[in-house]
Amino acid sequence: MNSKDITLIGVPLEEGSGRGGCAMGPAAFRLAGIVKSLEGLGFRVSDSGDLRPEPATDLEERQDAKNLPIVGAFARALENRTYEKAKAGTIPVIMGGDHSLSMGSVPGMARYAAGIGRPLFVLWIDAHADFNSPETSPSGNIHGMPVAFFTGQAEFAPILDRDRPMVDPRNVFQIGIRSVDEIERKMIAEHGVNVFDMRAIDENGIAAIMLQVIDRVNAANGLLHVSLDVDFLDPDIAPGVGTTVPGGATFREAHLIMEMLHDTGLVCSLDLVELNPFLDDRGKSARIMVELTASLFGRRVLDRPTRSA
Ligand code: B3U
Ligand code: MN
Ligand code: MN
Repeated sequence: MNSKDITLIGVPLEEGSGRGGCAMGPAAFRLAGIVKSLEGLGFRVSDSGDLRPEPATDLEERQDAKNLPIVGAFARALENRTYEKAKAGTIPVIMGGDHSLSMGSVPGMARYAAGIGRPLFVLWIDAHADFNSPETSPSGNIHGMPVAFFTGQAEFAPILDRDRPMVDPRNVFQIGIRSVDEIERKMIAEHGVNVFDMRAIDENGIAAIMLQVIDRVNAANGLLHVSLDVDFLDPDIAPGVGTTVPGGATFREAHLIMEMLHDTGLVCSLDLVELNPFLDDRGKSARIMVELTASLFGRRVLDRPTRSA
């Protein structure tokens, strides 16, 4: 999208992750200078503050989907806020919060995309596939379920409208995956999710993978929502996350993804998730996430000719 307006949406949600800390994420992103950094790139930035919904009384507590009343309430509030801010012509940047928030942000963008007659694609940058459902989840933590939810494969409660627009699983690209449960592995293959695991990155390089993704979205005249989980990065450079998995992406690989995405103008919205400031090392992970956001919105070292579509 070519909008010069960004809306920040704070989502202090941690109940999807099974531990405390992610609720401090939005404050850490602000402290790490996200507003100034985006303003410095020529954007008008409006911070819409933090969502603070009450737990939904119509959703039940259950062991296979823990804290559903509050996670569901956040999903509803965020679906609406994301949709409204995109419809107003701005780019929603969602500051999490754990990854269950994508049960709100992605459906909100799917509603927006359907309204303007364009398909929504999702780039899931994560160590995990997050394709569990309450039936398959080993932990019951909802942050391991959002992709199954927004592709319509885990309709485990009436959280959003029954006839909401879904994302076609074949329009989901996952990059950096290196921790997948056995049943998840089957599910992602069965539904045609496009997965580039760490081995694919090692063998082909990030640039070749990104060109494939970009070509697919361009060919369909799609919109691209980016969902960036801190644990995509190697724990050495980003320790501030509850589920570190060794062997993650480097600083350079992560920046290249963002720089290549910027040049396409396809990105319509962004989730920054799973930052746990309580586990961080002197704000290092918060800062790198803000730097990656800046690269996505155009910070560059040198001008170079843009690749034609
Ligand atoms: N797949 C496991 C672990 C997990 C998924 N996402 C995160 N952890 N962050 C689960 O509980 O679903
Ligand atoms: Mn995740
Ligand atoms: Mn993850």
